[in-house]
Amino acid sequence: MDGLDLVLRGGTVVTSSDTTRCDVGVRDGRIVVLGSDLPAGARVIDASGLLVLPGGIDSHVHIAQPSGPEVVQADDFQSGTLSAAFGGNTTILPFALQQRGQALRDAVRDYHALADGQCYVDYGFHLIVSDPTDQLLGQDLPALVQDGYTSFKVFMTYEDLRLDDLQILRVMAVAREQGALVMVHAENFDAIRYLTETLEAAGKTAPFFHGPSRPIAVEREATHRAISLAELVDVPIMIVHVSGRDSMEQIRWAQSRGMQIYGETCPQYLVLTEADMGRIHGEGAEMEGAKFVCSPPPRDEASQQACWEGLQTGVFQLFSSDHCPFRFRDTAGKLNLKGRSSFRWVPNGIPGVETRLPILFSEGVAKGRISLNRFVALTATNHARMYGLYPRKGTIAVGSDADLVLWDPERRVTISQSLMHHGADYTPYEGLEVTGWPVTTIVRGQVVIEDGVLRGAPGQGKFLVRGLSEHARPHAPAAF
Ligand code: DUC
Ligand code: ZN
Ligand code: ZN
Repeated sequence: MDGLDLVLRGGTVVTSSDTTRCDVGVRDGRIVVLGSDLPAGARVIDASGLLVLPGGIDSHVHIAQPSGPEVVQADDFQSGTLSAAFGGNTTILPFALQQRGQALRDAVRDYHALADGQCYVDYGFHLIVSDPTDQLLGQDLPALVQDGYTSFKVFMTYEDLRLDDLQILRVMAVAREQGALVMVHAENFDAIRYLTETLEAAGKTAPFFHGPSRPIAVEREATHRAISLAELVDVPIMIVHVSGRDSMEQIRWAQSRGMQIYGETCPQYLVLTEADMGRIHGEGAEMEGAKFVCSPPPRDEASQQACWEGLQTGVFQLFSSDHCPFRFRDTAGKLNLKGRSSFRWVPNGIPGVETRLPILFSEGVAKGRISLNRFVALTATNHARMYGLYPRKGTIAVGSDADLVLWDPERRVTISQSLMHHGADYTPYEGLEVTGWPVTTIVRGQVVIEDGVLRGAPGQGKFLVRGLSEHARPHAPAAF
């Protein structure tokens, strides 16, 4: 096989189903051959002793999203995708958020203006629908699905974003008609309001009380309601960022009845707990817990076990970061002035796109909780299948994009802010020791990170027009 641009030699190639010693040959950005002793290409990278994985796909990240008055997210598309690439990701799917009163098309245009020419890895957009007008439901949303924006998120909480049940049903009906996938942020808005008011009235305003303001019952009820609404419309849905047993069991219950209800969990639900939001030592003292405030909140060790169970048994198909970074020591971030008066004003979200893969590899594969192949499925393949990118992305096969990560399974690293490339000024995983680390990241045959050194440039990452999800078709045969 002559004329290869790149050959990865001597590595162990891992997909969601197989683990094979072979070389990978790349031409024009695609994988064109897998085999032994391939002839040298224009460039050869020695992968011996390393795993060759499909590049990570993080299908749940927030970049440059408006997050409330005077609060600014810590990443733009350049820093967010740089951080993604250093974390072994080759594709991310952030959100294009419609603000109330805004045309959805205009929101999409705005995010393109922010992203185009800035990205180190490939990207697509999910849509966030916050104002489902007749125009949006009848024209804009169907047209955008046809243009390749084939998934959208609805929120059951947050004053500025939440949809009521009628609105959710209407959005789900469009999804069914168009073959799009609805992602649901499942928390009960009124219950959170009630609990927040009660806690504040009792003077319980520290970041720690973010957890008690939205206990698992809040998430469980909304998860069950979302499942019931999907059942009425007969449409598959994805419940994102599941934090513990009660919600996981709602999804499992629906799946056991043959419903196409999918689930996602995230690193914060495996390695953080509510106690982290109560930290009062070190930097920032009484506000330090704000570094860990996200929604749903991290819970307890039993919840961590439940999330592992969901990952191991297939209740969850996706493991995403929910990267939603804010600077800590910043009045436009976690330490905004109002945030000091109550947890209610602490922006919800934590950085994590760079640490998602090492955390799951170390806690999952290295500790024997999941197989290497399941790791690949949970971090890459299933994301591509779920969001209309497979088999172009998410696997190592002839014809697929050469999105590849060379992974050192033995490297031991202590996660620290000094290693991060995101725009945040902290990592919630500071001090966590992991085994396994991405060393080289290749996007469509171009080396973006080589042995931990940046070789790529902004603009190398391209926008992805996505197909329909193979799992959004009602009654499609189960594939997971
Ligand atoms: N939901 C998310 O998906 N991310 C951050 C905050 C939130 O509420
Ligand atoms: Zn959410
Ligand atoms: Zn999110």
